[in-house]
Amino acid sequence: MTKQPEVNKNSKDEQLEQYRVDDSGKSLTTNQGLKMAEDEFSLKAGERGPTLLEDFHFREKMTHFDHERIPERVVHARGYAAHGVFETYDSLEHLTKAKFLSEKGKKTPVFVRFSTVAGSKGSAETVRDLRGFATKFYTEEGNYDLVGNNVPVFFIQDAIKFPDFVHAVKPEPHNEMPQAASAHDTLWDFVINNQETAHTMMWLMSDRAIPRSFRMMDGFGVHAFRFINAEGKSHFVKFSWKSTLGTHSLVWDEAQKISGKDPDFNRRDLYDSIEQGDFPEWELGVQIVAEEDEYKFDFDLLDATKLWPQEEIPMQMVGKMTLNRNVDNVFAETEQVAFHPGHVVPGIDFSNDPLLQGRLFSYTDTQLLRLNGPNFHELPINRPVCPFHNNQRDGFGRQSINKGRVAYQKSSFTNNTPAPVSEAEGGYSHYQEKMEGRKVRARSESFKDHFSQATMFWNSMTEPERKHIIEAFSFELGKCQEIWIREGAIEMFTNVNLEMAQAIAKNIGVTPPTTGGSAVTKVSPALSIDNTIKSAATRKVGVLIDTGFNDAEVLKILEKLKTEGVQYEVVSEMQGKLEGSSGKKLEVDHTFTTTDPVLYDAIYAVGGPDVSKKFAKEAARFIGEAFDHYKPIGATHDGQKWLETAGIESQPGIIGSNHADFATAFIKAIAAHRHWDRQVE
Ligand code: HDE
Repeated sequence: MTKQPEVNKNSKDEQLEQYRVDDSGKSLTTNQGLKMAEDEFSLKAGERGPTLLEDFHFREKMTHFDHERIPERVVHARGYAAHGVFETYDSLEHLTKAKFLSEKGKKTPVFVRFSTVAGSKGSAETVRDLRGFATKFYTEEGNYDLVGNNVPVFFIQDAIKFPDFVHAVKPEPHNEMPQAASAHDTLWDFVINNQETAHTMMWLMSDRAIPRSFRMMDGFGVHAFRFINAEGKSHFVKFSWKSTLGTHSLVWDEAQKISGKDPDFNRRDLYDSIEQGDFPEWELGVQIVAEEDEYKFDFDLLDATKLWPQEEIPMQMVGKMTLNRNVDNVFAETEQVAFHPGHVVPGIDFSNDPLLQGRLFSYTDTQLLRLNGPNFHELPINRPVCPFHNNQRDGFGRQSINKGRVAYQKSSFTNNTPAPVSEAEGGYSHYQEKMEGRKVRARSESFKDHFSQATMFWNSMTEPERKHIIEAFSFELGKCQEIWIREGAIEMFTNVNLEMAQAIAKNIGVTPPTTGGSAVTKVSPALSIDNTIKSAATRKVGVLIDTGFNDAEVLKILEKLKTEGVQYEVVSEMQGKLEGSSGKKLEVDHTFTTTDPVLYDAIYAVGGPDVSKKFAKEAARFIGEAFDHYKPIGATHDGQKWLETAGIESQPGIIGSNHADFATAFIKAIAAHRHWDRQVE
């Protein structure tokens, strides 16, 4: 693998440099700096005698090991991160005074952590779940965290229900099953008893919940936030990340198999792409609503179970983020990073979304447990790149050595410093929203329509997407043991769409409903991932090939794939080098034992003049699975006959050697990603 090119150095990278340690080539010491003469044998009373308590070296090493784990995140435990940069397209000064958005071309270092939500730290990655998409911008005015998901809406409307929701979706407490899966009774019991979940459940049952890659999914800030400009004027804003590679998904059967074949599938993809210099990119989109338009829509802007249809509230692209550097140490950076939606900069403020309001409490609270005290902001990955000064002191693991005798305000010793500064000098000041009302525990009437947008989502799907949603419901509800849960779900989702509910009911042993349904006809084409960007760039092809292959032609085809940015791996029966018909060599990346068809976006079958029975059997398996998963398959030379044996040579997305310009046709088929019009059943 080639090493990534030298990337732009930035202020965060420079700051981290002072903490990086390279121990290679050094003498071994204890943590006190004492060089040790021996590290393999503990100190004993005689060669065969008991270990002595005075063995400080053994004790230090073992104690450190014993304390190596910290609590995993209560949600989003399984995550992976990378460094990068955000560049602003144009000044947004008219909307926000946030400096990182107020200057054309301004670059801000970022750190982004992607995650699944429900699974434990060691769980598989291609599970059906939302994905976290958390970005820390290290701005000159302090850290700004955009802590989002890859779905624009959330399951519940009020933060007080979050512990209930998470308890319902996590493994059931009496037997700790199932891991990282929503396909079980307690989640669906929660769903039918909390019908505000309807819209997000539609997204969870859709292809969005099984992304092909972290690099190929969107991100959403979910809540309405506020932009505040220098005049103090406020606008509501929603944030979205749009991948420049488009939004792409796995198919469910493939996702489940990948969970076993490569539980690290998504992180490997991100890591490898960055190492290879295929830096993933997202554009940041904002949707803006003027304060005076707050009540203009058929949904409440403060309700996190609702999205803002792009067709009604247009999205403006305001900058681009590029991830260009992997971490040096996963624990120090990815595990210890502490995100918080309350980390804001002047020009960004909160709305009264009751889900957001609760999050503003929860994130610091959870870091106190996870990172063992209030000094987690001093960890290298969490430090802002601008200086920070206040009278906070002490606590576990304190790093700063605060000089002087004063740690309080007000003090004549220090002339009352560190002192607050005015807004004009960059001081954060909360937006002075006018508030009135009674203290109540209640839900606003305007939050009570749980189904219209769920139906809009369904209406916006293509046929294949609808089929996948029905299959996902059938899988998930089919795993529920209690018939009343399955019945309750059918009753609930009849409110979304009658035909959909009928189709699911048939699959799960519930009497299909005959009445009900939705009158909503609204459609938002932006919601279908069929309308996304499609390109062959960075797709991964498995090349099935054996000794004696026609090197003159095949190597040219492989070269063409590379030129188009398509990645490929050479797969054969045995590791080593394969020799072509005119002596050219090709290194085998994987054998049939170490890889699998589900790990590729496309298959290119070449074979060789004299393949073994095992090779032919494996090739048939690769082609068969890729076919069932609607993937492009190309075949030339000896590979052509495998297509014919399988009887699939004239199906969509199958490119045989009869194509005049095979490479171009194959690349086009790869760019189309999935060929849904194929006859698979
Ligand atoms: Fe989170 N969430 N969340 N969440 N969330 C956490 O914070 C919480 C919600 C999201 O990579 C926790 O540091 C509450 C919505 C991401 O480190 C915790 C509520 C969205 C991450 C927490 C929500 C998110 C978290 C667990 C409902 C999308 C991972 C560990 C009121 C907009 C960040 C931690 C990372 C993590 C609480 C709902 C996104 C417990 C109370 C909505 C991406 O504080």
